[in-house]
Amino acid sequence: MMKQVGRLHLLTDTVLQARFSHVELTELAIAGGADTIQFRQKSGSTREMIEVARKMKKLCEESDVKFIVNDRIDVAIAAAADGVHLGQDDFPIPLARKLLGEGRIIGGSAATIAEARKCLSEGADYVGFGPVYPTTSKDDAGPVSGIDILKQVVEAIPLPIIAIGGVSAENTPEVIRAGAHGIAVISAVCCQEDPERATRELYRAL
Ligand code: TZP
Ligand code: MG
Repeated sequence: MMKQVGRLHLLTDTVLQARFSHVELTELAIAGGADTIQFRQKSGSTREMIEVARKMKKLCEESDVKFIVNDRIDVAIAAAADGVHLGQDDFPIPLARKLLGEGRIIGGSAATIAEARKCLSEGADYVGFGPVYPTTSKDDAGPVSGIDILKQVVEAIPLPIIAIGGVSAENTPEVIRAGAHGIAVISAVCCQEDPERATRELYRAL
């Protein structure tokens, strides 16, 4: 089943910046035109994560924006999220599908064509591919793919491909020309003076 996958994914981050909370970033990004919010928090109390995720989910629901949880299928279930985003070493996609059912969105991370193929064969609904450009937002992001490999992934994998890693309003046109379905960003929104305006600029670039 082909799912409705958003084109402008904002990954919330409170480690790279501390001015805005996950909930505040959600409000600002929705106001700026994001159609998908991904709650991305790598540490902390599970109970607090669930509380935050529930608030984010409510805001998203009110604006008809998809709400995805990074890594944590337990938090995704507890917050009735629209889906979960899983990396190559995270909870296995086929098991996530069993727990979440057909209706939810499952995204998989890939840094190579082989990993993207694995996401496809395991039943992901979209692939987050990258880092396409240099990024300082993820320590273990691996080598940059560049736009040509992104193109090859788009051609090889019949799923929506979401470009991630160093994506900005400046390079978004090139990413979309390469065939990507959409973009996912952290710093281009979270670390900007005005996250709402920054989101709007990405939306325009799309
Ligand atoms: N996965 C691959 S690169 C990356 C993730 C989570 C970081 C993206 O952050 P930014 O700031 O948009 O480069
Ligand atoms: Mg992960």
